[in-house]
Amino acid sequence: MEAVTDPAAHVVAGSVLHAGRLITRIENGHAEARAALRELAPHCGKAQLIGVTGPPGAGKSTLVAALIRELRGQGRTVGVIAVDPSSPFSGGALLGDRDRMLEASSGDRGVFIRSIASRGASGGLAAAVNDAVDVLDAMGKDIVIVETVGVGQGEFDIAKIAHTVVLVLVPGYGDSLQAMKAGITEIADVVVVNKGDTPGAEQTAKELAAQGFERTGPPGTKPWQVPVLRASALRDEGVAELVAAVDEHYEFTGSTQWRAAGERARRHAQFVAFVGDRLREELLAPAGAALDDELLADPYGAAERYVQALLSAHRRMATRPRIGTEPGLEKS
Ligand SMILES: Nc1nc2c(ncn2[C@@H]2O[C@H](COP(=O)(O)OP(=O)(O)OP(=O)(O)O)[C@@H](O)[C@H]2O)c(=O)[nH]1
Ligand SMILES: [Mg+2]
Repeated sequence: MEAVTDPAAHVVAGSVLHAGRLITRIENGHAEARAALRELAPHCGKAQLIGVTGPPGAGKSTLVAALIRELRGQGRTVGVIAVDPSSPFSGGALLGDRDRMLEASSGDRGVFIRSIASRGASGGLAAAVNDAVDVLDAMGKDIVIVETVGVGQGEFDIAKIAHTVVLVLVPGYGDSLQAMKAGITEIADVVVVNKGDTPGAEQTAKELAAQGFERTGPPGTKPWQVPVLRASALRDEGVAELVAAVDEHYEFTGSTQWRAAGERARRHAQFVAFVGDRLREELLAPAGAALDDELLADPYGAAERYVQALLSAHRRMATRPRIGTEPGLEKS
């Protein structure tokens, strides 16, 4: 048997070590991650992607740990990415979370958990998470869970990454419920009122369910009625029902063009991030070399003149490049 030499092949073979290294490179924005990601592309697109989001302290990590246990019990392998957009400089982001999840999976080869922060990825955090999801997908994980903080209005849009977004809330929102509604209708495919073992959980779930939240997909698709569930991550209650609701949503969107439209949007975001990275490398290096008095005196004016010069060169090209016909974009 031939020895596996390139990192991408190791990832596809399920190597935790190589997957971890590749995600670190993605975080740091290393150009070498790009070659590996291109090699992984044919192995992607099989995993079911679940976003778990909600306000700080709602119990997201505890719930993810419970989800891992439930999914493993069903024989499904799981990858987890814990995103920490608020502290981009902490290398060991969310170590506490990671420990909590690891408890749920201690030593289990069917589980891979990583936290991610965007240090150097020029496409930003969303691009880094999209690529990290691909790594876990290519590793062969049946389910990839992405945990993020937020209720819809952050800079990071989990709905553009996950097939199904689970919004985790806690009892007793009361007056702030009104403010949450916009967020719920924008991002949630499934709402779960966690800490169901504490007072007010049933009441909050009832109030939310009475809203009859609905999500609309692409034109011509039926709307999705957002289910409101109750769970106690701490006591492992309501977790199997949550998995069932997520699976139902996945099936629902897959039976129409809805899921495919979402996947196209995700691939398009990756395309834009890659193009941005490459153009930055190719076009900004020569511009930076021209550091002269003019640039020192007026960096904004110099930038605008440089962009205008690039655009006029671009307009002189007879035809616009098309994907697949350019040598650099051919599938190798
Ligand atoms: N009573 C009760 N407490 C819970 C439940 N789930 C989580 N908690 C507690 O809530 C606290 C926060 O839990 P985490 O899982 O860290 O919450 P999180 O949403 O991941 O928090 P951040 O990642 O910091 O936003 C911890 O003390 C948990 O033990 C639950 O079902 N019931
Ligand atoms: Mg957490």
